[in-house]
Amino acid sequence: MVHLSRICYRKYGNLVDNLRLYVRGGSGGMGLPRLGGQGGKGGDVWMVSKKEVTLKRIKDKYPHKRFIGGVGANSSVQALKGEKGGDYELHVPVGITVTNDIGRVMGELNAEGDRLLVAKGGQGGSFHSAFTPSKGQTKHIRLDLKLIADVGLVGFPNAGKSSLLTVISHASPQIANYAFTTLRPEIGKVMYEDHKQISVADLPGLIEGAHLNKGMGHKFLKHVERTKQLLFVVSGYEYSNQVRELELYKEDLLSKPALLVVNKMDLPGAQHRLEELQQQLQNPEEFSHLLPEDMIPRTNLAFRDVVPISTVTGSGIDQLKRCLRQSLDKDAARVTEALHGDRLHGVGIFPVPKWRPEPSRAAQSEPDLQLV
Ligand SMILES: Nc1nc2c(ncn2[C@@H]2O[C@H](COP(=O)(O)OP(=O)(O)OP(=O)(O)O)[C@@H](O)[C@H]2O)c(=O)[nH]1
Ligand SMILES: [Mg+2]
Repeated sequence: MVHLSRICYRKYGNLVDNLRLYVRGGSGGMGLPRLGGQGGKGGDVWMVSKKEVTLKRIKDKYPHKRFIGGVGANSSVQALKGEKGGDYELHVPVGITVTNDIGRVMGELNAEGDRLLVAKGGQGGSFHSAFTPSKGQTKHIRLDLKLIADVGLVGFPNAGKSSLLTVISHASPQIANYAFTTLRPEIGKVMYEDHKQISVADLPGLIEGAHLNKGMGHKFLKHVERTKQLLFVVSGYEYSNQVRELELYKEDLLSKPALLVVNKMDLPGAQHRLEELQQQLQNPEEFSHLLPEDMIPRTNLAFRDVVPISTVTGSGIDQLKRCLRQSLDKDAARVTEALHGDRLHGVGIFPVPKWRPEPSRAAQSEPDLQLV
Protein backbone atom coordinates (compact mmCIF):
# COMPACT_ATOMS: atom_id res chain seq x y z
CA MET A 1 0.00 0.00 0.00
CA VAL A 2 2.80 2.36 1.03
CA HIS A 3 4.57 1.31 -2.11
CA LEU A 4 1.53 2.08 -4.25
CA SER A 5 1.05 5.55 -2.76
CA ARG A 6 4.72 6.25 -3.43
CA ILE A 7 4.26 5.31 -7.07
CA CYS A 8 1.21 7.58 -7.33
CA TYR A 9 3.16 10.45 -5.79
CA ARG A 10 5.99 9.91 -8.24
CA LYS A 11 3.70 9.91 -11.20
CA TYR A 12 1.44 12.76 -10.28
CA GLY A 13 3.50 14.92 -7.91
CA ASN A 14 2.16 16.10 -4.56
CA LEU A 15 0.73 19.43 -5.60
CA VAL A 16 -2.88 20.12 -6.46
CA ASP A 17 -2.92 23.73 -7.64
CA ASN A 18 -6.36 23.84 -9.24
CA LEU A 19 -9.65 22.06 -8.88
CA ARG A 20 -12.84 22.07 -10.94
CA LEU A 21 -16.08 21.73 -8.98
CA TYR A 22 -19.76 21.39 -9.74
CA VAL A 23 -21.92 23.68 -7.60
CA ARG A 24 -25.68 24.03 -7.53
CA GLY A 25 -27.95 26.18 -5.40
CA GLY A 26 -30.83 24.29 -3.75
CA SER A 27 -34.27 24.35 -5.42
CA GLY A 28 -37.00 26.46 -3.87
CA GLY A 29 -39.95 24.83 -2.03
CA MET A 30 -43.46 24.49 -3.51
CA GLY A 31 -45.98 27.25 -2.85
CA LEU A 32 -49.47 26.48 -1.56
CA PRO A 33 -52.02 27.93 -4.06
CA ARG A 34 -55.05 27.19 -1.90
CA LEU A 35 -53.82 29.44 0.93
CA GLY A 36 -51.41 31.68 -0.99
CA GLY A 37 -48.43 30.09 0.85
CA GLN A 38 -44.83 30.72 -0.25
CA GLY A 39 -42.25 27.94 -0.54
CA GLY A 40 -38.85 28.38 1.16
CA LYS A 41 -35.87 29.67 -0.85
CA GLY A 42 -33.22 27.13 -1.84
CA GLY A 43 -29.88 27.21 0.03
CA ASP A 44 -26.86 28.99 -1.49
CA VAL A 45 -23.35 27.54 -2.05
CA TRP A 46 -20.45 29.52 -0.52
CA MET A 47 -16.69 29.20 -0.60
CA VAL A 48 -15.16 30.13 2.78
CA SER A 49 -11.39 30.34 3.18
CA LYS A 50 -9.63 28.53 6.03
CA LYS A 51 -5.89 28.40 6.62
CA GLU A 52 -5.57 24.70 7.34
CA VAL A 53 -7.34 23.50 4.18
CA THR A 54 -5.55 22.42 0.97
CA LEU A 55 -6.95 21.68 -2.48
CA LYS A 56 -5.54 18.18 -2.19
CA ARG A 57 -7.57 17.61 0.95
CA ILE A 58 -10.77 18.76 -0.78
CA LYS A 59 -10.01 16.49 -3.71
CA ASP A 60 -9.42 13.48 -1.45
CA LYS A 61 -12.36 14.16 0.85
CA TYR A 62 -14.94 14.84 -1.88
CA PRO A 63 -14.01 12.70 -4.90
CA HIS A 64 -17.37 13.52 -6.55
CA LYS A 65 -16.60 17.28 -6.31
CA ARG A 66 -20.32 18.20 -6.28
CA PHE A 67 -21.65 20.71 -3.79
CA ILE A 68 -25.37 21.42 -3.60
CA GLY A 69 -27.41 23.76 -1.41
CA GLY A 70 -30.38 22.43 0.61
CA VAL A 71 -33.90 22.40 -0.88
CA GLY A 72 -36.34 25.02 0.47
CA ALA A 73 -39.27 23.60 2.45
CA ASN A 74 -42.68 23.42 0.81
CA SER A 75 -45.36 25.74 2.07
CA SER A 76 -47.86 23.86 4.24
CA VAL A 77 -50.90 24.53 6.34
CA GLN A 78 -48.69 24.45 9.47
CA ALA A 79 -46.06 26.78 7.97
CA LEU A 80 -47.40 28.92 5.14
CA LYS A 81 -43.93 30.41 4.55
CA GLY A 82 -41.67 27.45 3.95
CA GLU A 83 -38.24 27.42 5.63
CA LYS A 84 -35.11 28.33 3.64
CA GLY A 85 -32.92 25.40 2.54
CA GLY A 86 -29.52 25.11 4.29
CA ASP A 87 -26.56 26.92 2.74
CA TYR A 88 -23.58 24.77 1.77
CA GLU A 89 -20.25 26.18 2.92
CA LEU A 90 -17.15 24.60 1.43
CA HIS A 91 -13.90 25.38 3.22
CA VAL A 92 -11.14 26.25 0.73
CA PRO A 93 -7.51 27.38 1.20
CA VAL A 94 -6.58 31.03 1.66
CA GLY A 95 -5.17 32.61 -1.53
CA ILE A 96 -7.60 31.26 -4.13
CA THR A 97 -9.02 32.73 -7.32
CA VAL A 98 -12.45 31.44 -8.31
CA THR A 99 -13.39 31.49 -12.00
CA ASN A 100 -16.51 30.31 -13.80
CA ASP A 101 -16.79 28.04 -16.83
CA ILE A 102 -16.00 30.77 -19.33
CA GLY A 103 -12.93 31.90 -17.40
CA ARG A 104 -14.47 35.02 -15.83
CA VAL A 105 -13.09 35.73 -12.35
CA MET A 106 -15.92 35.47 -9.81
CA GLY A 107 -13.78 36.57 -6.89
CA GLU A 108 -10.73 36.01 -4.74
CA LEU A 109 -10.38 34.66 -1.22
CA ASN A 110 -7.30 36.29 0.23
CA ALA A 111 -7.74 36.19 4.01
CA GLU A 112 -8.94 33.69 6.59
CA GLY A 113 -12.75 33.75 6.77
CA ASP A 114 -13.33 35.48 3.38
CA ARG A 115 -16.60 34.31 1.78
CA LEU A 116 -17.75 34.12 -1.82
CA LEU A 117 -21.23 33.21 -3.05
CA VAL A 118 -20.82 30.86 -6.03
CA ALA A 119 -24.35 29.51 -6.65
CA LYS A 120 -27.63 31.06 -5.51
CA GLY A 121 -30.55 28.95 -4.36
CA GLY A 122 -33.83 29.08 -6.35
CA GLN A 123 -36.86 31.11 -5.27
CA GLY A 124 -39.69 29.35 -3.47
CA GLY A 125 -43.03 29.06 -5.32
CA SER A 126 -45.30 32.04 -4.67
CA PHE A 127 -48.21 33.95 -6.12
CA HIS A 128 -45.84 35.62 -8.68
CA SER A 129 -44.64 32.30 -10.06
CA ALA A 130 -47.99 30.53 -10.02
CA PHE A 131 -46.70 28.81 -6.85
CA THR A 132 -44.05 26.89 -8.84
CA PRO A 133 -40.54 27.04 -7.35
CA SER A 134 -37.42 27.76 -9.38
CA LYS A 135 -34.23 25.74 -9.52
CA GLY A 136 -30.96 26.97 -8.04
CA GLN A 137 -28.04 28.22 -10.17
CA THR A 138 -25.87 25.48 -11.66
CA LYS A 139 -22.20 26.12 -12.42
CA HIS A 140 -18.84 24.54 -12.96
CA ILE A 141 -16.27 26.61 -11.16
CA ARG A 142 -12.50 26.43 -10.94
CA LEU A 143 -10.37 27.13 -7.89
CA ASP A 144 -6.79 28.21 -8.59
CA LEU A 145 -4.10 28.62 -5.97
CA LYS A 146 -2.54 32.06 -6.44
CA LEU A 147 0.74 31.10 -4.81
CA ILE A 148 2.12 27.57 -4.88
CA ALA A 149 5.31 28.05 -2.83
CA ASP A 150 7.66 30.58 -1.23
CA VAL A 151 10.54 29.63 -3.51
CA GLY A 152 10.56 28.21 -7.06
CA LEU A 153 13.54 26.27 -8.46
CA VAL A 154 14.54 27.50 -11.92
CA GLY A 155 17.14 25.68 -13.99
CA PHE A 156 17.94 23.69 -17.10
CA PRO A 157 16.97 20.01 -17.14
CA ASN A 158 19.52 17.93 -15.22
CA ALA A 159 20.87 20.88 -13.21
CA GLY A 160 20.00 19.02 -10.01
CA LYS A 161 16.82 20.81 -8.88
CA SER A 162 15.07 17.65 -7.69
CA SER A 163 18.27 16.45 -5.99
CA LEU A 164 18.42 19.78 -4.17
CA LEU A 165 14.80 19.54 -3.01
CA THR A 166 15.53 16.06 -1.67
CA VAL A 167 18.43 17.24 0.49
CA ILE A 168 16.74 20.35 1.91
CA SER A 169 13.30 18.82 2.58
CA HIS A 170 11.47 15.54 3.12
CA ALA A 171 10.09 15.54 -0.41
CA SER A 172 11.18 12.66 -2.65
CA PRO A 173 10.89 13.76 -6.27
CA GLN A 174 12.24 11.50 -8.99
CA ILE A 175 15.91 12.05 -9.82
CA ALA A 176 17.55 10.76 -13.00
CA ASN A 177 20.27 11.55 -15.42
CA TYR A 178 17.98 12.54 -18.29
CA ALA A 179 16.19 15.75 -19.19
CA PHE A 180 12.62 16.45 -18.05
CA THR A 181 12.55 13.94 -15.23
CA THR A 182 10.26 16.36 -13.42
CA LEU A 183 7.03 17.04 -15.28
CA ARG A 184 4.86 18.48 -12.52
CA PRO A 185 5.72 20.73 -9.60
CA GLU A 186 6.59 18.98 -6.38
CA ILE A 187 6.52 20.92 -3.14
CA GLY A 188 8.92 20.32 -0.26
CA LYS A 189 8.94 21.99 3.15
CA VAL A 190 12.24 23.17 4.58
CA MET A 191 12.13 23.00 8.37
CA TYR A 192 14.03 25.33 10.72
CA GLU A 193 14.95 24.93 14.36
CA ASP A 194 12.43 27.59 15.43
CA HIS A 195 9.72 25.46 13.72
CA LYS A 196 9.31 27.93 10.88
CA GLN A 197 8.82 26.25 7.50
CA ILE A 198 9.30 27.50 4.00
CA SER A 199 7.92 25.79 0.93
CA VAL A 200 10.05 25.14 -2.14
CA ALA A 201 8.64 24.11 -5.53
CA ASP A 202 10.66 21.78 -7.73
CA LEU A 203 9.66 22.70 -11.27
CA PRO A 204 10.21 21.15 -14.69
CA GLY A 205 13.43 22.15 -16.44
CA LEU A 206 13.50 25.42 -18.36
CA ILE A 207 14.94 25.33 -21.89
CA GLU A 208 15.68 27.93 -24.54
CA GLY A 209 12.50 28.88 -26.33
CA ALA A 210 10.33 28.23 -23.25
CA HIS A 211 8.67 31.63 -23.76
CA LEU A 212 7.53 30.26 -27.15
CA ASN A 213 6.12 27.25 -25.29
CA LYS A 214 8.99 24.88 -26.13
CA GLY A 215 9.63 22.01 -23.70
CA MET A 216 7.35 22.47 -20.70
CA GLY A 217 7.29 26.16 -21.77
CA HIS A 218 4.28 28.05 -20.59
CA LYS A 219 3.29 25.44 -18.02
CA PHE A 220 6.64 25.96 -16.36
CA LEU A 221 6.49 29.74 -16.57
CA LYS A 222 2.98 29.86 -15.08
CA HIS A 223 4.31 28.02 -12.03
CA VAL A 224 7.24 30.41 -11.69
CA GLU A 225 4.77 33.28 -11.58
CA ARG A 226 3.18 31.77 -8.53
CA THR A 227 6.21 31.72 -6.24
CA LYS A 228 7.46 34.59 -4.09
CA GLN A 229 11.16 34.19 -4.82
CA LEU A 230 13.30 32.40 -7.40
CA LEU A 231 16.21 30.08 -6.79
CA PHE A 232 18.23 29.59 -9.98
CA VAL A 233 20.08 26.27 -10.04
CA VAL A 234 23.01 25.99 -12.47
CA SER A 235 25.89 23.61 -12.92
CA GLY A 236 27.72 25.84 -15.41
CA TYR A 237 27.31 29.40 -16.74
CA GLU A 238 23.83 29.02 -18.14
CA TYR A 239 22.01 31.42 -15.82
CA SER A 240 21.85 34.25 -18.36
CA ASN A 241 19.85 32.15 -20.86
CA GLN A 242 17.32 31.46 -18.17
CA VAL A 243 17.11 35.09 -17.13
CA ARG A 244 16.46 35.94 -20.79
CA GLU A 245 13.71 33.31 -21.10
CA LEU A 246 11.88 34.66 -18.06
CA GLU A 247 12.32 38.19 -19.35
CA LEU A 248 10.91 37.32 -22.78
CA TYR A 249 7.90 35.67 -21.19
CA LYS A 250 7.11 38.37 -18.64
CA GLU A 251 9.56 41.03 -17.54
CA ASP A 252 7.80 41.33 -14.19
CA LEU A 253 9.11 37.91 -13.20
CA LEU A 254 12.54 39.42 -12.79
CA SER A 255 11.29 41.81 -10.13
CA LYS A 256 11.04 38.81 -7.79
CA PRO A 257 13.99 38.44 -5.40
CA ALA A 258 16.39 35.83 -6.77
CA LEU A 259 19.22 33.68 -5.42
CA LEU A 260 21.69 31.58 -7.39
CA VAL A 261 22.90 28.10 -6.54
CA VAL A 262 25.95 26.67 -8.31
CA ASN A 263 25.49 22.91 -8.04
CA LYS A 264 27.76 19.90 -8.65
CA MET A 265 30.75 21.50 -6.91
CA ASP A 266 32.09 17.96 -6.30
CA LEU A 267 32.85 17.48 -10.01
CA PRO A 268 36.34 18.14 -11.41
CA GLY A 269 36.83 21.70 -12.70
CA ALA A 270 33.88 23.02 -10.66
CA GLN A 271 35.97 25.58 -8.75
CA HIS A 272 37.28 27.02 -12.00
CA ARG A 273 33.74 27.25 -13.41
CA LEU A 274 32.59 29.00 -10.25
CA GLU A 275 35.35 31.62 -10.52
CA GLU A 276 34.42 32.32 -14.13
CA LEU A 277 30.78 32.57 -13.21
CA GLN A 278 31.59 35.13 -10.52
CA GLN A 279 33.45 37.24 -13.06
CA GLN A 280 30.53 36.95 -15.44
CA LEU A 281 28.13 38.11 -12.73
CA GLN A 282 30.30 41.08 -11.90
CA ASN A 283 30.96 42.16 -15.49
CA PRO A 284 28.15 40.69 -17.59
CA GLU A 285 28.87 42.97 -20.57
CA GLU A 286 32.36 41.48 -20.97
CA PHE A 287 30.82 38.07 -21.56
CA SER A 288 27.87 39.13 -23.70
CA HIS A 289 29.78 38.36 -26.93
CA LEU A 290 29.50 34.66 -26.02
CA LEU A 291 25.71 34.83 -26.44
CA PRO A 292 23.63 35.37 -29.58
CA GLU A 293 22.35 38.98 -29.70
CA ASP A 294 18.73 38.00 -29.02
CA MET A 295 19.68 35.93 -25.95
CA ILE A 296 21.48 38.72 -24.06
CA PRO A 297 19.33 39.64 -21.05
CA ARG A 298 18.26 43.29 -21.05
CA THR A 299 17.81 43.19 -17.28
CA ASN A 300 20.83 43.06 -15.04
CA LEU A 301 19.43 40.59 -12.52
CA ALA A 302 21.07 41.09 -9.13
CA PHE A 303 21.16 37.85 -7.14
CA ARG A 304 20.83 38.34 -3.41
CA ASP A 305 23.24 35.47 -2.73
CA VAL A 306 25.33 33.09 -4.78
CA VAL A 307 25.82 29.76 -3.04
CA PRO A 308 28.10 26.95 -4.31
CA ILE A 309 26.75 23.55 -3.27
CA SER A 310 26.91 19.84 -3.94
CA THR A 311 23.82 17.76 -3.33
CA VAL A 312 26.08 14.68 -3.35
CA THR A 313 28.51 15.73 -0.59
CA GLY A 314 26.09 18.11 1.15
CA SER A 315 28.53 21.03 1.01
CA GLY A 316 26.89 24.47 1.12
CA ILE A 317 23.41 23.10 1.92
CA ASP A 318 23.17 24.62 5.42
CA GLN A 319 24.38 27.97 4.07
CA LEU A 320 21.74 27.83 1.38
CA LYS A 321 18.98 27.12 3.88
CA ARG A 322 20.10 30.13 5.93
CA CYS A 323 20.17 32.37 2.85
CA LEU A 324 16.67 31.31 1.77
CA ARG A 325 15.30 32.02 5.22
CA GLN A 326 17.01 35.42 5.46
CA SER A 327 15.77 36.43 2.05
CA LEU A 328 12.15 35.51 2.82
CA ASP A 329 12.29 37.10 6.30
CA LYS A 330 13.62 40.29 4.76
CA ASP A 331 10.67 40.56 2.40
CA ALA A 332 8.15 39.57 5.06
CA ALA A 333 9.45 42.40 7.29
CA ARG A 334 9.21 44.80 4.35
CA VAL A 335 5.59 43.84 3.67
CA THR A 336 4.62 44.10 7.35
CA GLU A 337 6.15 47.54 7.60
CA ALA A 338 4.42 48.68 4.43
CA LEU A 339 1.07 47.39 5.74
CA HIS A 340 1.66 49.12 9.05
CA GLY A 341 2.43 52.36 7.21
CA ASP A 342 -0.77 52.02 5.14
CA ARG A 343 -2.87 51.52 8.28
CA LEU A 344 -1.40 54.64 9.92
CA HIS A 345 -2.11 56.59 6.74
CA GLY A 346 -5.68 55.32 6.97
CA VAL A 347 -6.10 56.99 10.37
CA GLY A 348 -4.34 60.19 9.28
CA ILE A 349 -0.87 59.52 10.78
CA PHE A 350 2.04 59.86 8.36
CA PRO A 351 5.14 58.09 9.73
CA VAL A 352 8.57 58.89 8.37
CA PRO A 353 9.32 55.87 6.14
CA LYS A 354 12.14 53.73 7.55
CA TRP A 355 12.60 51.72 4.38
CA ARG A 356 12.63 52.52 0.72
CA PRO A 357 11.42 50.10 -1.93
CA GLU A 358 14.33 48.34 -3.59
CA PRO A 359 15.28 50.09 -6.82
CA SER A 360 14.24 48.06 -9.84
CA ARG A 361 16.88 45.58 -10.91
CA ALA A 362 17.11 47.17 -14.30
CA ALA A 363 18.08 50.44 -12.63
CA GLN A 364 20.92 48.91 -10.61
CA SER A 365 24.24 49.29 -12.26
CA GLU A 366 26.29 47.05 -9.95
CA PRO A 367 24.92 43.60 -9.19
CA ASP A 368 24.37 43.12 -5.47
CA LEU A 369 26.55 40.03 -5.51
CA GLN A 370 27.39 38.24 -2.34
CA LEU A 371 29.16 34.92 -2.46
CA VAL A 372 28.64 32.80 0.64
N1 LIG B 1 28.02 14.94 -9.30
C1 LIG B 1 26.86 15.45 -8.97
N2 LIG B 1 25.73 15.05 -9.59
C2 LIG B 1 24.56 15.59 -9.23
C3 LIG B 1 24.48 16.59 -8.21
N3 LIG B 1 23.18 16.96 -8.08
C4 LIG B 1 22.48 16.21 -8.97
N4 LIG B 1 23.31 15.39 -9.67
C5 LIG B 1 22.93 14.42 -10.71
O1 LIG B 1 22.38 15.14 -11.82
C6 LIG B 1 21.38 14.37 -12.47
C7 LIG B 1 20.10 15.20 -12.61
O2 LIG B 1 19.57 15.46 -11.33
P1 LIG B 1 18.05 15.89 -11.10
O3 LIG B 1 17.95 16.29 -9.66
O4 LIG B 1 17.11 14.85 -11.60
O5 LIG B 1 17.99 17.16 -12.05
P2 LIG B 1 16.72 18.12 -12.37
O6 LIG B 1 17.27 19.51 -12.46
O7 LIG B 1 15.65 17.89 -11.39
O8 LIG B 1 16.31 17.59 -13.82
P3 LIG B 1 14.88 17.72 -14.57
O9 LIG B 1 13.81 17.24 -13.63
O10 LIG B 1 15.04 16.84 -15.75
O11 LIG B 1 14.72 19.16 -14.94
C8 LIG B 1 21.18 13.12 -11.61
O12 LIG B 1 21.90 12.06 -12.22
C9 LIG B 1 21.80 13.49 -10.28
O13 LIG B 1 22.30 12.36 -9.59
C10 LIG B 1 25.70 17.00 -7.55
O14 LIG B 1 25.74 17.86 -6.66
N5 LIG B 1 26.85 16.40 -7.99
MG1 LIG C 1 13.76 17.21 -11.67
